[in-house]
Amino acid sequence: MVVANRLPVDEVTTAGGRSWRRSPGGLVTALHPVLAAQHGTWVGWPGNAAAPEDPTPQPFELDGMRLRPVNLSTDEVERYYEGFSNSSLWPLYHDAIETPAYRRSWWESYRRVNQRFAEATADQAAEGGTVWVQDYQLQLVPAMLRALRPDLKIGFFLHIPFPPVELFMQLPRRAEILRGLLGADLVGFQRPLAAQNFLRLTRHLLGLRPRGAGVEVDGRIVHAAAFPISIDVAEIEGLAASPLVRARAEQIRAELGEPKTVILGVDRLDYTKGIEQRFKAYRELLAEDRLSVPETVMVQVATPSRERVEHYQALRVKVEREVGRINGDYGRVGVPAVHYLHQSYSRSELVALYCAADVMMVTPLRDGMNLVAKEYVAARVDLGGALVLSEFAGAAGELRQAFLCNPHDLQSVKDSLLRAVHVDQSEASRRMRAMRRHLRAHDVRHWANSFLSALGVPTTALPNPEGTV
Ligand code: GDG
Repeated sequence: MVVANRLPVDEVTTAGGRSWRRSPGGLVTALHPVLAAQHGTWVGWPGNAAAPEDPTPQPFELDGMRLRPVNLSTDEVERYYEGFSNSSLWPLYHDAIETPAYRRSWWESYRRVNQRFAEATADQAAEGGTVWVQDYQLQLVPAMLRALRPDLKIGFFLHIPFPPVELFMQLPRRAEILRGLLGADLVGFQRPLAAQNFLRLTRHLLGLRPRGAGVEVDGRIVHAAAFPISIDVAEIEGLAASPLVRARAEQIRAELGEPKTVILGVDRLDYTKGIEQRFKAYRELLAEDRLSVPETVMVQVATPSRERVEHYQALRVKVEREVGRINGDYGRVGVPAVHYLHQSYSRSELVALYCAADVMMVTPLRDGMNLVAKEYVAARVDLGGALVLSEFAGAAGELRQAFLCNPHDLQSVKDSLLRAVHVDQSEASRRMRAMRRHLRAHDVRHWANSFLSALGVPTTALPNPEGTV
């Protein structure tokens, strides 16, 4: 079973009634293939606020998975999701780039919702089954679930960074969160440093004794390790090689006016993603005449995200002001310097954009992994293109041949961007080939299989990673 804040679907109302559609996002992209292959159950919130009179939702089947919805009320969406998860935990775990806010009512709601998820899971899980809990919204679930169902094998994976001890210590209810995580048998992180932060914290905050790569809790050993998440490489490669997507990529370049260099950014509109820093670097290079329009154009897809959270509303204003400034100073009629798209696209349109881009900019100030960087590399079956990648994205630990930069240092972003723009063809393909080789051996099935094997699930129960690339 997988337990995650969101079900991997959105409920849509059409003229013909209500139906379900697969939704975008890192977690969904990563876990759908794994669960569909195993016909497992996914427990999660369907994404819309429920009215108090709504009946307890029943499980249903979709795309080879069983889905068990957990309802949230309007109040819980505000306090558990937008509040504690996205205004307290999210900024704190991302180096407090924005100041985390805390309210006691948010915490209470977080605790209550975590309990509901634990109960729904306990209710569905088979005797001695395996449950894999996902991400920062559900950190209390492992301990709550263990209390209800000690027979289960419980794994937890954190998709975002785990902060250093000094930062975590700021969190009200820090010991409860830590004890919640320690209900798992295995706690997985994106990077080894995050696992070390976690183990250090168990010693510092709870005085627990280290046991190898784990810690002893109530006579049990809880293991902690890094499992860098990946993507469905075969899916992206398939799209990138398809005639429709190739034609669309050419069409995009034509629509952009056949520029010499297309620079691309694709992110949820989130303050961790370094979108402003990227624009500033581009603007300065235009001002210094080291790049020029229309030889160069930038396309920025900024997928709408968490639009009711204050930090996100403020970010949108700042980003759009910057886009207006660049276009005002460097655009011409019919030839903008930046194409800014605050919209959500289909997977095939995204892959067409990846294929059309000479330079991909992934410049987060802090990011657990960043799947967009990996998707760009997977899409470049032609070995074309160059990736500018922040050292603060988890992906930088693997994609070493990218043009790495420090997004907190504008000069570093500018230098890496220029190097990527001017790299010669043979060096670019050499870099791309090396990164592609790594990804093919480390796709999302490899990620899931390594986590589940470390949790003790027999490998015969897992999908075959060889079959994917
Ligand atoms: C969290 C962590 C970690 C984006 N726009 C559209 C769209 N996307 C897809 C991308 C990619 C995914 O969403 C975004 O994943 P990221 O990894 O870049 O970022 P987060 O959403 O912040 O994810 C992150 C991840 O979890 C997994 O562990 O890597 O560090 O923050 O797959 O392609 N997909 C579609 N239309 C869009 O407009 N279809």
